[in-house]
This record gives sequence, structure tokens and C-alpha cells, in this order.
Amino acid sequence: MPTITNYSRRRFLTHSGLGLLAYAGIPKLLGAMEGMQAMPKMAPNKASSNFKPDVELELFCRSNSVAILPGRPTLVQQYSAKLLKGPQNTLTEIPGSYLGPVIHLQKGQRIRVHLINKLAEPTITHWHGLHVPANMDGHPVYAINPGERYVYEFEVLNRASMNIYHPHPHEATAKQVYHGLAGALIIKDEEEAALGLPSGEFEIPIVIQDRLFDEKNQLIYVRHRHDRMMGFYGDRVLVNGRSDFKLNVASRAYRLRILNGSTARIYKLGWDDGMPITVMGVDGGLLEKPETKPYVMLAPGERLDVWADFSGRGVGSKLVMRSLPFSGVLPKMAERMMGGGMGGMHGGMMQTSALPVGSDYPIFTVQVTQKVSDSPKMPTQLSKITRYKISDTANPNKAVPIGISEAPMAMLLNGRPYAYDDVQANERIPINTIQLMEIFHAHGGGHGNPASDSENESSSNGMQHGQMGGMGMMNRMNDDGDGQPSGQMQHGGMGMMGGGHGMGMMGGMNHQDNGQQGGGMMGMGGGMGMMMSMAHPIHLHGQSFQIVSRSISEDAAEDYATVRDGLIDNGWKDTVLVMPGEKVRIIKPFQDFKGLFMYHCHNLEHEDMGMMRDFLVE
Ligand SMILES: [Cu+2]
Repeated sequence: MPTITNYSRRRFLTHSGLGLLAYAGIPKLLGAMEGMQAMPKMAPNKASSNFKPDVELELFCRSNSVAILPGRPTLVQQYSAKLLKGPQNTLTEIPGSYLGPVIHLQKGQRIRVHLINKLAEPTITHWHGLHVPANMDGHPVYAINPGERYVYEFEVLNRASMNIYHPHPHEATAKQVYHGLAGALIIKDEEEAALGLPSGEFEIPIVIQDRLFDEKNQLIYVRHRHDRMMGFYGDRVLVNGRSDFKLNVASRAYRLRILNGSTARIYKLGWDDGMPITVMGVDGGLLEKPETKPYVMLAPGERLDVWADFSGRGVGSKLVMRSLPFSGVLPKMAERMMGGGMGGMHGGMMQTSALPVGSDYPIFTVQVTQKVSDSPKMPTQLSKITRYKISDTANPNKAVPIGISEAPMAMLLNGRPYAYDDVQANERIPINTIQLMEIFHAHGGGHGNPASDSENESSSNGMQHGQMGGMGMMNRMNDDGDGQPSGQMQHGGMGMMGGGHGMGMMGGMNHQDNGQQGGGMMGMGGGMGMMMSMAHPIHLHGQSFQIVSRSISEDAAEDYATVRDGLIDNGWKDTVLVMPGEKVRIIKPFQDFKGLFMYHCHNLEHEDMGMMRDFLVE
């Protein structure tokens, strides 16, 4: 029997800014909110005697102190691992990094991992990208307490791909990842091996993360509500846990395995000399054919497999991978504030970052240190991918909705915050089906209601736009999310958002309730809808999906033009960047395993605010 951990209701309601809802006559939604206070605690899974692992390892989570910047070491949280059984090359350390070791697995191997919690807080590990049973997936319900051990046993079913292991505890994922708990997990298979791609010292993991340090070299994390709403941004980009990362190469082709391990920051990757980026693969492994891009967008949780050929470059020559300028991923309101237009606002509390999202800055430098005459040739055919058709799905006329809503006090999916055991009708997925799904902005952003069939309308709880708008505004005035007076936010918030505009921003919480929010609701707040709208990398646990189509609303098209050539939609994905005003249709299989599988924003601050839900595969 699970035991119940009770979180203080008052703490939760204050924390999420929903306290006033109690007076607004919205009992059903409030019920869902209250569900969030309780997360059962399951008994940790133990090793099974009839599972015969090919690879067995202990994976420790602990606090540690590492040198990141010159001077004082930084206190971090860190994975370390010990191989108990299996090939000696299963674990490779990234020297001097706070990141966990790279775990190398082969498709078909049976894996047993003993997760051992040596932190002072609960944790659980999720294998981002892997297709594993529900109780092996690191759902927060399986979080283990300090000193406990959770045993994972699964077979590697995925094709060759780069994946991520990171914590997924309730409301603390972002904080633990930020403090260092993350690592790469690379799967190989025979299809990929036959290509003879650059390997060994010519295959380089590149884990990109941004961090903010204080003057004592210690990590600074969320300071106020704004850091959660927008996501948390550092002022320094680390690669593989190092600042000022430099890669010394020979003049030949390399394979760069790039992973965005930031909690919120979105990158627009490009070489500084204008060399195109040659993309061989994405989240779920190789594309069919390489794609050549002027730049590539990489949101938190996404991966890229890049062919980087330095042939013909002289010894001493340098090349810099940069994040190039783009706009639109943060709300216009915040972009203006962070971009300096609102510089007068009380000493820059809103100017979150010295490295604004969408500005132009270096990520790492490649230097050619050795001349060689020989280099492998890039294969023209990489893999075979069978494209799903809409007619392959169980629900061709009724996409499963994933409605994004943003509000000053809450980030929601399908109008609801995360709550355990709160599965709604459209979150129940029959096992061994292929589902058409539609991710869209549910607020009034100038586009219609894409999931408008009647069965999908059950989750909106009859909230009144006016009530929610009012709540949002009032909350903004009363609480900054940290239980402290919110001086500057009050000031800025009201200044920016005063009057009746709250309705427009919040109305989207119930996109489904009347099927015509394109009318009155947007009439009131279309502009503010876009003002609040931001980009969200939406991640679905379980099997990879395919992107069917994207469409963008007219009012977002100008910003979209700064990112659109960097989107790669032809491969297997588990995380998709959804821009403001954008609607993305995907097809995803739900095979083999029943149970709860999360879907959530991989802006991890958003996830911890509740922008997460469960699908129940049954
Ligand atoms: Cu988000």
C-alpha cells in the first residue's frame, strides 16, 4: 500500500497562487489543484531474481564539490556510477565535469541499474527518450528517500540514439538538474554501426547548459516568480560542465552528439563562419538522410547528431559554435523588459540575464591542432524511417489535445496543473494504438480551437474567463511565489498588465469550453494573449513520435521567421519546440507497456510549476 505524503495545502495554494480560487466558485478545478498536494510514496522496486542482466550498474546521486570556475569549487549534485557487470566501455567519465558518466548501451541489452539516493532529499531517475515499462520510467510517484535504493530492470528497445538520464521528483526536477544531476546515455545498434560513422575520439558528446554563479562560485537558482514563469536563465554557457569549453580537433570529420541540458534556455546553433550545420540525427536517432541547415534550434531536452567536417582547415584555425539571434520565445512583455526597453524598472530585477535568450553569444570553440590527410565520407543514406500516415492512427478525426496555457500564476496543460491520479478522459490511451495528437496554445493567440470535438471538451470545468483573469491579476499583486513580498513584480506587473487585459491572457485556460474562443475572448485579449505567449518544448515519455505538421498564426509569423529554418521535423522525436502561435500535430505509438506516462513542458521550471500531466495507457 502506498503511504501518503501530505504537503501543506496552504503552502501549495500560496505557492501556486491559486488560493483565491477557493472563493471563485470553481470547485472542480480546485479539486484538481488539491490533488497536487498529495503524492503517494510507493515501495522502491527491488531486483527480480529471474531478470538476467547483461549490464548492471550502481548509480549514485550525491552532493559533491567540483571545480567549474577558477577559484573556489562549486557545490553541486552529481551522478556517479560503478559498473558491476557488462562491457568495460559501458561507462565513460567526462573528465572534470559535474555531469554523470556517459552510459553506453547496445540495443537488445538487458539493463539493471541500482539507483542509490545519497542526497538529503527525495529523487528518482528518468531515462529521457527510452521506451521502458511505466515503473522503470522514473515517474515521481517512485521517488525514493535519502538512503533508499530503486532497482530498474529493462531491455533496451530503442534504436541507436543519444538520450538523457536526469531526476524527475515531484516539483524538484528543475532544481536537481540545475544543480548538476544529468548525464548522457548513448545507445548503439547494428544499423548504425554498419555506417562506419566517426567513433571513439572522433565522436564527441556536447552537453550544453547555462548556469548562474555568485561571487563565491556557488550556483544561484530561482530567486523570484519571474524566474519560474520565464524559466531560469544563467549568464554563462557551460559545455560538458566546463566554462569556455574548447575542442581540439584534427582536420577531418567528427560526429558531435549535442544535447541541450539547460533547464529553460533555447539555442539557435550556428557556426560563426557561416558553414551550414549538417544534421544526421535528432532525439530518436538517425534521420533517413543528412539535412543541411543554416542553423538549428535546440530546446531543452532535444538532441542533435551533427556531422562536422574540419577537413581542409589549417592547424591553428578556429571555428566557433554560436547561438544566433532570434526572437519570440519569451513573452513580448518579458522580451521588452529583458531587452532593456524597460530598463527603468527598479534596478533590473526583471532583467534576468546578462545573456538574453535570443541574443548572439558563443557556445564553444573548435581549434584545429593536427593536420591529417584522411577523413571519412558522410553516408548519403543514414537509416530507414517508415513515415506514419494519419490513416494509421486510431483517432484520425479526433486528435488527442495537448493545450498549453500560460498565466501569471500557473503553467498548465489541458487546463489543469499536474496532479497524481487525475487522468482525464482524453488522457486515457488504449495500449498498442497509434495516436494523432495536437499541441497548441490554448489561450487566445489568434488561432482557432484545434481540438474542438465534443469529447475533448470535458476538461475545462466551466471556468469563467473573467474569474480567471481576475484571479491572475489579483494573484500577481499578492504573491510572488516565494512567500515573500513581491515589490518589484507588483509594480511591474500592474504597470504592464493593468486593467481588463487579464482576461485575454487567462481566457485560454478553457479553450475547450465553447469552441469559439476565437470570438469574444480574443476580441478582449488577443493582443495580450500573444504578449503572454512563449515557446514550450513539449516532451512525451515513452516511444518516440513523428511530427506531421506545423502551423503558425499570423500574429506570430514575424518572430517565427527567425527560427523556422532551424526546425527538423523528419526524424523520431520525443521533445518538440512549440513556438508562440504555433500548432504542431504529431503521431505517437503507445505500444508494449501499460501505466502512467508523463507528458510535460521540458522548460523544467514550467514542469515543476505543474505544466505536466499523465497519460494512462491501458
Ligand atoms: Cu513551458
